[in-house]
Amino acid sequence: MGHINECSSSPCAATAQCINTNGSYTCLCPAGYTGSANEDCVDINECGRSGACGINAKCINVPGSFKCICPQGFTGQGQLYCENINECETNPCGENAVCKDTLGSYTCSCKEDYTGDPFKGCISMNVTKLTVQADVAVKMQFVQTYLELSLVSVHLVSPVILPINVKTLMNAPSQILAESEPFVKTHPVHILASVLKAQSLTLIQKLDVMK
Ligand SMILES: [Ca+2]
Ligand SMILES: [Ca+2]
Repeated sequence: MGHINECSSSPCAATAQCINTNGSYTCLCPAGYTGSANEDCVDINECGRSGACGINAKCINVPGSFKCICPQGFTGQGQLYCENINECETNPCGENAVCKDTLGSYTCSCKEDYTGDPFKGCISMNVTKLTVQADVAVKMQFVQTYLELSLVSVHLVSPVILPINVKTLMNAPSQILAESEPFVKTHPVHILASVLKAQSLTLIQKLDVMK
């Protein structure tokens, strides 16, 4: 009596495994799949089960399986747990900034009485003078015996030092003594400014203004 391999006629679902037995056959869905092996095997969404992954882990369903990964800011074996990384241990903030560890991330903030970008560095708000490079459009107007200079627009070239409020610059009182026709021109200037407090800024002197 001859052995017939019933599996050779592919009686199972395409996704199923056929096991030839003596005089018969069995269809089996592979691990990670469910359903009727005679019709179709479908992937099990393991992520739908609670506790599929460890705490803080992200579950990713894949065909026939699933993955547990620790998101950015966490470390560990996702299957078991993901632990918050204390980024502050590596001093990621700029100078004069305070690091605060958070779940999955961290924050940097300027120390009290300091201002700036806490990730790049903060400077004291008690600084009295600083030089800022800016492209400034100026309008010069002859008023009686002197030439009044007013700012038309300010584009800071090096704005990283301080969060300087351009509007404050625009409103700053500005006068210059010179003789010229009224004109508007853009020119890079160095503005010597004094910082009174935080973002309040007074223009006290301009150098290199259009000749
Ligand atoms: Ca799956
Ligand atoms: Ca953290």
